[in-house]
Parts: sequence; structure tokens; C-alpha cells
Amino acid sequence: MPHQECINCKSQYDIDEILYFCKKCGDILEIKFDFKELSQTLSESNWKTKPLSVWRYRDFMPIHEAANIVTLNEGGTGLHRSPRLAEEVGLKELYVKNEGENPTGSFKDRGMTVGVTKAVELGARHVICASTGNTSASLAAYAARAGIKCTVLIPSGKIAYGKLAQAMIHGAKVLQVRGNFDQALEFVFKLAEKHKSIYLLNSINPFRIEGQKSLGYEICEQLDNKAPDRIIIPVGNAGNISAVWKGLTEFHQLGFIKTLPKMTGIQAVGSAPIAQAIKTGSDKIITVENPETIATAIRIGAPVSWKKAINAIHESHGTAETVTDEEILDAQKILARIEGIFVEPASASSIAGLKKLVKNGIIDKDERVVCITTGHGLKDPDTAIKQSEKPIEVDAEMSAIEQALGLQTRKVILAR
Ligand code: AN7
Repeated sequence: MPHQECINCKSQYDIDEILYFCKKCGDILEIKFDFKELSQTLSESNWKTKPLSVWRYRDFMPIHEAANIVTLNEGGTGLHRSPRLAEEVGLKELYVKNEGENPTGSFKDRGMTVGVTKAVELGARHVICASTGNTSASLAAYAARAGIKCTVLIPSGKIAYGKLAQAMIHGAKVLQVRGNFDQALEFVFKLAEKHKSIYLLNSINPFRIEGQKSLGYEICEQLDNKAPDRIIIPVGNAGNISAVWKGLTEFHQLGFIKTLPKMTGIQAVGSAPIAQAIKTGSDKIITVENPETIATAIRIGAPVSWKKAINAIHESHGTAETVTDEEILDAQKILARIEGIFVEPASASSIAGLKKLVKNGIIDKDERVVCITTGHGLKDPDTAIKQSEKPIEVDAEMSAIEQALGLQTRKVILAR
């Protein structure tokens, strides 16, 4: 079995010990495998015959019993070759890995299937998270699936309606905190610390990251066991970029891929502590007090996994970039209109970042690039409607309809 390990002082903890921060230095934790043992398990396993999904990688997951798995069939999302978008931005080979195809419409499901399974294994009856929306939607669904209680803390007024609807219909206790995401997360940390019966499932929970690392595995398998040259990914709390990088380095260490991609994180201008650190060459972030962006999912000023994200970007010789709300909305529209893929604004930041980095010559035209789009467009219908042409209201008459369509109207004279 793997163990939990502090990313800073390397203190080790048992896989079944419930803790979210290192007891010695307070830094965050990750799951570490014994690669000899894992290689051995894999060589005796039929994992390659299973369909593409998170649980294809069951051998790579720190779960004791298959019988405990709480699943809605997550992962196995499309890697869509996108030639029109490639031409638009000036690239030869571009793919969109569309995580909106997951059961609740975002990549969070990869983490929650493993995180909630772990909660069940640990005997937890009550799970909690703070969320800008997608985490709460996903946790609410998986808690319902497991038959356990769920509480979510969301910032008031600033979450997309689709996500709120999901958390509510799945029966979660929804608290709208008068404050932002970062403040809500602080309360969740304190609650989990004070009330040991509540299990915390924000991405600081390393079991969530284990599920999400499957995103990295899948991309390589979908490209015939090759890593792309670059992966571009929206960054908020920075769990996902860390998770994808973990998956990639594990596949590399196991010899399944020969090269590693440049990890490229995209943040919205108004909430970009990690991109700022990368741009200024700092290995620490300066948190943003009042983060702002139309991409509410990534409206996060104090990302908990910042250290893992900066490591991933440095180790992979990648980079980070910021994009404006206008660039995000433009990218969302372009992707929907020329590739048929409808994503929420936060997800479109990867496309906006791609466009900017190609234009600025940071990304070479010959690079094979994968953009990850993290959540479905229907999560936030309001934003989509606001930036599209309004429907044209017409009388229920043929001539009115033709006129609205700019078709020539003429009287049809029936020959006798
Ligand atoms: C669509 O739901 O943090 O960098 O509470 O919903 O792993 O945080 C959402 C994050 C990107 C950023 N795209 O991922 C939450 C939450 C979408 C998201 C991110 C989120 P991380």
C-alpha cells in the first residue's frame, strides 16, 4: 500500500490516517507509491483491457476494496482533435480534452469518485467542501450515491446557477457564506479540524488528487502512449494541474511514456497569484485579497495547492499566463462555434491562454498541444445567453419567418 507524505518535510503517514496537513510542518500532503510494488501489480493485472475511465486505473488508486467504490462512471472523456481551432490560433496539431463530459459535468468527478470512496472506507458519514460551484455539485452527487450527508459552503451571489441547482437537487446542505471562496475554505478547514466526524473533500485532500491524476494518464493513452508537447489547463485552487502532472510523472516513471509535456497554467487576470509568481520568477505566491473574474469557477485568491502547481510548471519547463474576461468570453464563443464544444468560462481560459501564447511566440507552431476544458457550458447558462444573439420573436406566419431569415418572400400562386 502507498502512504501519505508531506510535500515539504517528507514526513510519512499511514494511508488510513485522517489528516489534511503535515503534523510536523503544516504543509500539504500527497500519496506516494512504491513503484517496484506498483510495477509488479500492474504486470499481473488486466487493466489494459478495461475501458478508458478512472477505474481502468484501479491499480493506481489508494483504495483497499473494489466493493467500496462509489462511482457514476467518470473519466473516459473525449480528446477531440480540433483542426479549425488549430488553424484559427495558428497551430498544426491541437486537441481539446473535454472534461465537461463527466457525470456531473466537470473534472471534479474524477477526484470525487476516489475521495468519496475513501470517505466510505474510513467510515465517514458526513462530507464537506468549500466551492466555487463544481466541487459542490460533484460532492453532492457522490455523497448521495454513497448515502452519506453532505455540506457545502459557497460564496454568496457569485456561483453559476447550474452548479447551485446540482448541489441543491442532490440534497446537500448548502450554506452561502457572505464572503469569497477563500474565506469559505478557511471555515471548512476549521470545521474539519474541530469536528472529527466531518470528512473534508476539497482538493487539499490527497485522495481527490489521486482520482484527478487519471486525466494525465488518459491523455497519453489517447495519444497512443505518447505525451503531447504541452498541456494547457485552467488554474484556480491548483489541485488539477498538480494532479495531471502527478499522473504524467507516474506514467513516465513506469516507462509508459518517454517524454513529458510542458505544463501551462492559465489564470484570470483578476485572480492570478500563481501566474504572477511564475512571471516574476518567484517561488512563492502573493495571495489576492479580492479576486475578480467572470470565470467564477477560478475566482480564487489563495490557492492551497500553489506549491505543487509551481513545482509542476518548473519541473516540466512550462509556463503560466493570465487572460482577461474579454479574452475568456471570446474563446468560449470561438470554441462553441467552430468546434461544437460548449464549455463554461473558466474552462475557456485554456483556449484563451493558448491563443495568447501562440501569438506571443511562447508556443511554437509545431507543438502538439492539448487544452483541457474543465467544465460543461450548461453550468453557466446566464453567461452564454448574455453574449449571444437574442432569439428573434416572430409571428406564427410563413412570411414573417422568411423575412426574419432574410429569405425572399413571394406569394405562392398555385397553378390550376
Ligand atoms: C470549471 O468548484 O475550485 O485549479 O470549488 O470548476 O484544481 O482548483 C473549481 C475549480 C477550473 C480550477 N475549471 O481547478 C470549486 C473549484 C473549472 C473549475 C477549476 C475549477 P483547480
